[in-house]
Amino acid sequence: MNLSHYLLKHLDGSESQKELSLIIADIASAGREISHNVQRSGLLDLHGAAGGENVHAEEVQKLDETSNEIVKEVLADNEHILALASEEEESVVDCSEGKKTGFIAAFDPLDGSSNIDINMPVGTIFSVLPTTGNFEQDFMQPANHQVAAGYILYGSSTVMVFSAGKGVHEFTLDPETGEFVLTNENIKMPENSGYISYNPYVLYQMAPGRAKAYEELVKETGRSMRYVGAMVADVHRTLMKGGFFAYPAVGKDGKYKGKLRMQYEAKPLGWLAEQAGGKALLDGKPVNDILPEELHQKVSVELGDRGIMKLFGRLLAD
Ligand code: FDP
Repeated sequence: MNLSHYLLKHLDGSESQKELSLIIADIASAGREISHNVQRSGLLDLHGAAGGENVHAEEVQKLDETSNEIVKEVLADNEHILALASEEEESVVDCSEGKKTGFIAAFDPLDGSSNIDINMPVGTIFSVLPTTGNFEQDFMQPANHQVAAGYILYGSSTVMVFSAGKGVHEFTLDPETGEFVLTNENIKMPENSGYISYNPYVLYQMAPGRAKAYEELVKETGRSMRYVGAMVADVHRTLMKGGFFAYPAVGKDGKYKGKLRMQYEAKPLGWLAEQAGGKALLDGKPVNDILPEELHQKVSVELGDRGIMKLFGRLLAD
């Protein structure tokens, strides 16, 4: 079944669900275009830096820039997206002119930028929220207010994984037809399998008590470790295989701060992990209990299947 058929069949006939399916279909079409660019990035001269910094003082890559333009254009043109926020934009973009009802969307156009030039996986992450018309404030809603969230992973194949509140589903892009085809319905994170995934260097940069729990988790489970270094790919593996993914708060002298972005990475992917039966902590708190405070806020992320998160909780308490 392709994505359009699936959306028609599974979203109820209400006006807001119809609007949401048009948004999801448009995000898929942006993903199709970015997938095309990612696959040909070396040939299209899309490798390397674009020559500027984003709001996070990071070097913007050419593919970050073109992907941002693609998603921005597609969403701004969508009749039901009233405002958008991007990891690559300084502030909220109001695109409500001439539109009546709809939603707001936050996105990371290309997560895992450091993987671009070396042919490793990257992805687009999105989050769709209801709005009262006060756009800035509406982005501060908690994770469980999202009406849809997910990602498109450009890996050995291109997959779109999302939830609109009724299960987590995976669609694979068929390069022959250009269609996203349902390949996994109702994904549930398996327990007692999968990998442990964090950058080992964080052990020297994080609060010592928490670092001990990270090390003990590996010892107690005897699991292998895997770390792609693109959150979207590491979370995809954790959703499909189970296990644990984390980027803790790092720093020194008792001052520790998360690296991952609340709106564009942590909130959508943390919520998605819970929709797939797992558990997610942002800044050490359950993902749905944390209220965002600013657009470009950074947080720590710890997520995984229920079993491993229970063990992690016990190790933290020890
Ligand atoms: P990147 O810097 O390559 O864009 O937040 C961005 C992110 O990648 C995540 O996707 C990834 O999980 C993390 O940063 C990797 O950071 P480290 O290189 O510090 O491990």
